[in-house]
Amino acid sequence: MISSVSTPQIAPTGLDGLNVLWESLDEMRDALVRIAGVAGDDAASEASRIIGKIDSFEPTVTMIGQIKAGKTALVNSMIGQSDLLPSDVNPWTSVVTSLHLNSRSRPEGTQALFRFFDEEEWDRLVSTGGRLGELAQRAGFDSEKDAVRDQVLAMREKSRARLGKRFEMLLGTSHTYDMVNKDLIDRYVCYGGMDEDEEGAGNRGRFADITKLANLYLDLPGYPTGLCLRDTPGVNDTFMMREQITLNSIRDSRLCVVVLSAHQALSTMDMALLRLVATVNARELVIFVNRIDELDEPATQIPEIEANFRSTLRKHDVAVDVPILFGSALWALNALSNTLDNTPAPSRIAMENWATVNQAEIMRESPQDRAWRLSGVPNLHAVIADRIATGPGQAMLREIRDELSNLVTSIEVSDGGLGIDRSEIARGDIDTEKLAALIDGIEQSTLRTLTDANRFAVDSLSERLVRAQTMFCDRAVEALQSHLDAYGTGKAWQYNPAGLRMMLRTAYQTFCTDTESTTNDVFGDATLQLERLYIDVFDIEPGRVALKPPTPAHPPPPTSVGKTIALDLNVTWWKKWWQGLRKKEPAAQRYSSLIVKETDSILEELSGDMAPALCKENTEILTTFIDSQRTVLMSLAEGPSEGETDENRESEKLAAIEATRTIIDSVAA
Ligand SMILES: Nc1nc2c(ncn2[C@@H]2O[C@H](COP(=O)(O)OP(=O)(O)OP(=O)(O)O)[C@@H](O)[C@H]2O)c(=O)[nH]1
Ligand SMILES: [Mg+2]
Repeated sequence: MISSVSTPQIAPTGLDGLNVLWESLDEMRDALVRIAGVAGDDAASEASRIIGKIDSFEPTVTMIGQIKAGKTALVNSMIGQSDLLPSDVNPWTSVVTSLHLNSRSRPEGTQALFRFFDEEEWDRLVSTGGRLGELAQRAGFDSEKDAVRDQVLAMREKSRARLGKRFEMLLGTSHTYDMVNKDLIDRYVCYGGMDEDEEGAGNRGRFADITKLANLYLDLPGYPTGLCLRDTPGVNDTFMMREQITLNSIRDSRLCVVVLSAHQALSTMDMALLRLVATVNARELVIFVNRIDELDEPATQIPEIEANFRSTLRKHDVAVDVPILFGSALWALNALSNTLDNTPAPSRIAMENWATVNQAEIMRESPQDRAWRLSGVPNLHAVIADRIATGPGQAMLREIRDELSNLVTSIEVSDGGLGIDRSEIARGDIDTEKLAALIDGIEQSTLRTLTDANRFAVDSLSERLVRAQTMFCDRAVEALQSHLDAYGTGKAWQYNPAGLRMMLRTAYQTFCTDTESTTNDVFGDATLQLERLYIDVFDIEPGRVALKPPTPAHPPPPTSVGKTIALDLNVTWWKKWWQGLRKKEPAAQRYSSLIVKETDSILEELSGDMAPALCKENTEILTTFIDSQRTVLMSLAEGPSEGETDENRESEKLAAIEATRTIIDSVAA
């Protein structure tokens, strides 16, 4: 019997905060549906646009961490499944896997979707040997480059042999299923299970090499609607084949849970992980220290571990106030499958010991409830719910509330609810062409202001980034020169790129803050100008029409700043570089051009990709806003529609509007 998704045996009470958020969104959604049913076509289409926005709102929580910290085990326990995703010593997770819980925008008939690399991506991965091969190549670590490439090629041959003729055909495609179970997932998301010919191996890991992303849609009773949990491969994967994919998945998530193992002293916490963590806003970060069941005395060791972790974070000036939670996915999984009796003795002793500092209510709890609570999973759920509800959740509520309020206002205006006599309008008092020209004028002038401001902001970002790069290069070369003066080329030397990363990050953050503020100004100005039209053209008393400006787009974190560059490679790699130096061009020049080559792609991603994308999103928001106001104003100017008005429908509409106003007020409160 293939185990499939089961009904969670323990309620995820910590996530309740998200249900509250969804209740408010649902209330507004219901109001929109009601309005769409009674108002005219224009209002209905605006309502369905807003409904679409609610339905696709799905905050994502991404788990990152070193290999074997227990990310996958933790994800399983968070969704109340004892072993849905493959979590084991072997195999290891190789694919970013998104679990969409009770999704409202699940593609029809789809429960699982696996996307393969396309040919170009695959060729690039293989021909350069992943990111590590790329670094080696660029830095001139020739022998390493070849070694990495050979290993990657061997991997490719293995995949090809495993998939036979289908290999080429699969690249660039995806597989979709209308069901999901463990067996299916095993085939796509993990490598390094048993060898093909080994007994019982089945199809495990069959497609893992070429799978890029997995999306699973799970219907879990008791869980919030619209939450995505994302499992990722360990950050220190051998060839960094998937670094970019992990970076991208953090970029579009709203909360990162960094999973560490309690045994991992944070001083050895992978630098790659710290670099990544540093790029994410502290409000969007949580650390979960897993595997406390393996500590001898959690009660005394946990405070020490926490102090130790915090001091490392402070030293690197990263995520200083981040919440640090402790727990054990193992306990959670045992509680879920009610197999506490099988818990090995050391783990049981650790649980007893940890319970001594978590005494409250212990006497009244069942062993299962107690293990669940001590596992830390309910705490993690609660922190996630809180961070999402107060962060992206609140922002979404506000945004939807304002759009709903504008929609209601527009209906009231066109119904004459604000004292406009529409029959007068119909007599031709309003020059519709002139009105259209006025609206176009507002659109053009505000868009121009926004575009100019955006261009200026992107240019300034570009300049700042280049300045940071140059400054860093100068400093590095200067340091290199003094090293050479003192020791010659005989001794290896390395320069820490942390300072460069900080400057790049700051430049990007400044860009985001500036852009948000100018965008808000332009949005506010467009709103005022549109309000003025109601007053000037329709003679509505000032203050009667109160439009809400739209909300600027949320800037994603600059994760590319955290990607590994040659300067991060360790001393062993650099020794070779130094050996190669004697024969080649002057050290300083070579070093400086290496830095530029290595960091150009980060600069390009920030100012050539992310920044313009954010600006474009804001421009689209402005256009959508003006478009919907144009529809209202024009239909108002064209006068009442032909045909008789249905009184029943009119009173239904009034009731819907009144009810909606009450909902808007309650959300505002
Ligand atoms: N004792 C103990 N073992 C755990 C815990 N969490 C996970 N493990 C075990 O650790 C091993 C690795 O767990 P995974 O969940 O696969 O770890 P991961 O971080 O997803 O690993 P990768 O995907 O390979 O990076 C498995 O054998 C798990 O059973 C825990 O809290 N306590
Ligand atoms: Mg895993």
